[in-house]
Amino acid sequence: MHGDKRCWMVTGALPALAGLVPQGHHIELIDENIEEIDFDDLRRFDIIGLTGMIIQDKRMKELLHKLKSMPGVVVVGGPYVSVQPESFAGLCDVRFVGEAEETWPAFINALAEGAPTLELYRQKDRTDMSTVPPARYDLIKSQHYMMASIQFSRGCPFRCEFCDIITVFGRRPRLKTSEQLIRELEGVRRAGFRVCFLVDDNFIGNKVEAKKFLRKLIEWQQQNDYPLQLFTEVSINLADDQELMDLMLEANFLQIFTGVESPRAASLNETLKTQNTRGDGLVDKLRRIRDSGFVITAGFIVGFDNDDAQIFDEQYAFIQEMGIAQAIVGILTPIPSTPLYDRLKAEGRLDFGHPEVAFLPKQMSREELASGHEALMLRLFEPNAFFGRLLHGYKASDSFRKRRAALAATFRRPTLTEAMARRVGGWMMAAKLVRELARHGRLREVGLAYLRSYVGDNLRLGGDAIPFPSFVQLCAIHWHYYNIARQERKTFGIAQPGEFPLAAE
Ligand code: B12
Ligand code: SF4
Repeated sequence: MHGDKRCWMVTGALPALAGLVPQGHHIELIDENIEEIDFDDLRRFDIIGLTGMIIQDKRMKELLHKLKSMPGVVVVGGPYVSVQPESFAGLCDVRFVGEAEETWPAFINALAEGAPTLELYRQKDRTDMSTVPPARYDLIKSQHYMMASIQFSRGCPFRCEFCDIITVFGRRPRLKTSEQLIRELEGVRRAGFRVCFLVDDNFIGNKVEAKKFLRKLIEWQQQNDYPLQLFTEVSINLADDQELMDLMLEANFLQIFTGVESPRAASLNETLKTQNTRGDGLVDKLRRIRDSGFVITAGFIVGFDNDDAQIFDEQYAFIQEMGIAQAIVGILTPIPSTPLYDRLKAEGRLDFGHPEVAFLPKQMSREELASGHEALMLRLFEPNAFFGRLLHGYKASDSFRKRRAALAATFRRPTLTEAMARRVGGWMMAAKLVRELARHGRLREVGLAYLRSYVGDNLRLGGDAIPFPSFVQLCAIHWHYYNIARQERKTFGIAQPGEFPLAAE
């Protein structure tokens, strides 16, 4: 569907770790999302590094098994090893726990000099982000990705019980300087990307510094004709700072991801996500963010102790009413190292015997939780539900549409050729989508729903209707989630923040 592009996003650790390798070494980055691993070829390397997150547990271990016979040293790092190093003992030569800005180059230098190396590296101090060298985007096979990813800050000031960010990266946000980041964005742009995800845990963890950076970023975007669309993760208190929202929009952040988690206040309080209940509450905060001009994508969780069997209907109604098209619902997961993991362990409720639910829920059986979650995902990504809530949210906010039109007028106007190319691109994407739907036998069910939403609902909005190329892009985004909901695809990401929905074409 995306031509030869096969993955939404560059895995941030790859260019970041390449940037840390001392001068004089040859580096190659291999990403299974876009290419097959040639195991024979790997024999020529002195060091083979592997990264992955908890969801890649099985694959990481399969790969380590295959890599055992390699002549090079096999090392593992990344989010999963960092919270469960013991489960990788004996599977590789070296493990890296947590950040590796100091330990990774130190290890490479030691190995190159024939000095002794350790079996487990754990950095003594947290990384000073203002000293981190730029990510090596010159090594990324950019033609295979939709989106680049770079990092501005690490750490988050909040205390959500299930979150391992604060156990691995801490609660005091540590930031790169604006100059560092602009340099990295230059690299991303040179590599040919038009969209970049700032993969911060919380981009606004330090609002004062975020604003300083945004002012520099706006200058850079203006001077360079807005070369990059940006996307990031923020906590919901973004809604309480209009200046911050305006700066983000002016810097071309048109879509954000936020952890809403639950409409149920008791569940939010239980999990210490009190920033979502504070002040005027979730509904008003989400509305303010939308009214300011952002497309909201959001994460939700089911399975809290305060969740009973009603939670699935409650989540559905809330997501529909708030018009959050890209709503990712997960089952509560006790990640090792988190307070949630420790609490459930102390209560004797950790149990890894179920494929999807790693604990004993309080008010449901594990089967009820898993099947309730599955049914909720199916319901949310039924095409009429998806487009119903999307258009509901879009229609409900005059302010969103006005702001988007105003922003579109500020940003560089496309040339006539670009506008034509966009239209043609829209038709080409539509043709690919039709082929893909037909290949999966979903043309009638899904394709017709797209057509009905476009002709029946969208075009009725007259001058405010979402333009055809953007609508096709939304159909492609829907198709991506539709497959996740049906578990036809095993990997997913947040879909690309497109130009949607600029009322002014
Ligand atoms: C971007 C991102 C994504 C993208 C991934 C895109 C991609 N292609 O990789 C998307 C949006 C798709 C995504 C999805 C998910 N994600 Co995610 N994601 C992130 C995020 C925000 C940033 C990752 C990143 O690029 N970091 C920047 C790099 C530089 O940092 P790093 O990877 O930690 O690398 C450093 C060290 O770890 C170390 N290191 C890393 N690897 C290696 C390897 C070697 C050899 C060495 C020496 C060192 C080393 O060195 C680096 C520099 O210090 C993190 C949060 C975070 N702050 O890391 C969550 C995070 C990785 N995601 C997480 C989760 C749970 C998920 C989902 C399962 C969510 C869900 N419930 O569905 C899905 C799974 C998707 C799937 N099926 O694959 C968890 C992982 C928990 C864990 N401990 O494993 C994290 C930590 C967030 C969280 N706490 O919830 N995610
Ligand atoms: S706001 Fe997000 S990053 Fe911060 S502690 Fe909560 S879940 Fe973790």
